[in-house]
Parts: sequence; C-alpha cells; structure tokens
Amino acid sequence: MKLYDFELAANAQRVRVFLAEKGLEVPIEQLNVRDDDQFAEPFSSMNPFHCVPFLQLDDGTVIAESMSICRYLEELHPEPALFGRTAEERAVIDMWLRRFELDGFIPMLHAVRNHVPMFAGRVVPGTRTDLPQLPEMVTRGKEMMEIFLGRVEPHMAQNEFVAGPEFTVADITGFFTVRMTVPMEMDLATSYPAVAAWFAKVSARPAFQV
Ligand SMILES: N[C@@H](CCC(=O)N[C@@H](CS)C(=O)NCC(=O)O)C(=O)O
Repeated sequence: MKLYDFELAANAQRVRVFLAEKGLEVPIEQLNVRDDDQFAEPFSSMNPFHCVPFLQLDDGTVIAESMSICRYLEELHPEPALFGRTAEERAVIDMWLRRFELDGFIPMLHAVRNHVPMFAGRVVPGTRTDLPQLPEMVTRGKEMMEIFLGRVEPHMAQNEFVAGPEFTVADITGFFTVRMTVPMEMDLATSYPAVAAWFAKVSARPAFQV
C-alpha cells in the first residue's frame, strides 16, 4: 500500500497522527496540492476528488477520506484501539467524530477557505474555480463554531478526552477542528477554558508533532 500525502494538509495530518499513535509506518508519497500535483495523472484518476490524503492498496483499490483510511488501518491493526472496542465505545466515538466533523470542522473549513488569501480560487477543496471568497461564509462559519464550542465546553470540563477517559480518533479530528481557531484568531482560552486545556494536552502528545 502507499499513502499519498501533503505535509501541510490538515486532513493528511489527521492520518499521519493516527499512524503515529498506532506506531505504524506505511510508504508515503508527497503530492504538493498547492502546486496542483493532484490534478496531474495518474493522481487525478486515482482520486477524482483531487484531494489528499488517499491510500492505494496493493490491488489498486483507492481509499480516500481521512477517516475511512484510519478505519481501514484500524481493522488491519486493532491495537491500540482508537475507534473503540465495544459496541457502546464505537458508537460514542463515532458520535463525537460526526459532531466534530459536521458541526465544527466543516463550518471552520469554509471559514478558513473563504478568509485566507492563499485559498482564493480554491474555496472548495479539490477544485479550481472563479467562485469568490465570501465574507459571509467566514462570519457564519465562526458563528457555527462558537455554537459548537459552547456545547463542547461543559463536556470537556467533565471528560479527560473527547469520547471519555481514553484517547481516541475523536481527539485527532477534534484537535484539527479546534486548531482552525488559530488562523481565524478566535479566543479559545477565555471563553472555552476546558477545550483550551484539552487542546494543549493533546497538542503535547508526541504523535501530534507533525
Ligand atoms: N473529507 C476529505 C477532505 C480532504 C481535503 O479537503 N484535503 C485537502 C487538504 S486538507 C486537499 O487535498 N485539498 C486540495 C485542493 O484544495 O486542491 C478527507 O477527510 O480526507
């Protein structure tokens, strides 16, 4: 198998942190998505969504989507279990993964893409369009993130990690969701001290030094 990666891409980093937490190594090839490598062949055909990361298996199957790649690797290498062991653990972890992705990551992704000058002309990941950057999407994305963080704060005040007492893949997605508050200059420490404390704790893990 081979993982197609870009060192600076948050979604690719999600997979690399997962690999490091698992103690796994896989062959990696860098695609520079800022230089449009993903639109050249054979990569364009391998992942027509034109994003990293994607994993090509030895039989040619391509798995894109960072969390799908992680689930596949977890099936091959169950320990340490990062997606849970019991039906209950798996469901709770999946719930938090979906909450972070849908209610935090996606709104913030659109806020960042519509704000940071580097993303002009590329507001939708894996596309090059003349769609303009919309300030309204920045405002709304940050507003949605504030609502989400307001819901997460009391939970994090009572829990060591996102899905409970143990570190899981939900902390990986959680970290990359909350990290987007940095370029958007959102004040985490004052309004969400429990989230900020959890974020600092997770940031210090060796696997997160990507
Ligand atoms: N939902 C996908 C998102 C992948 C994605 O958005 N990747 C970005 C980097 S973080 C990318 O490759 N963008 C290329 C581009 O915008 O052209 C996943 O979780 O893997």
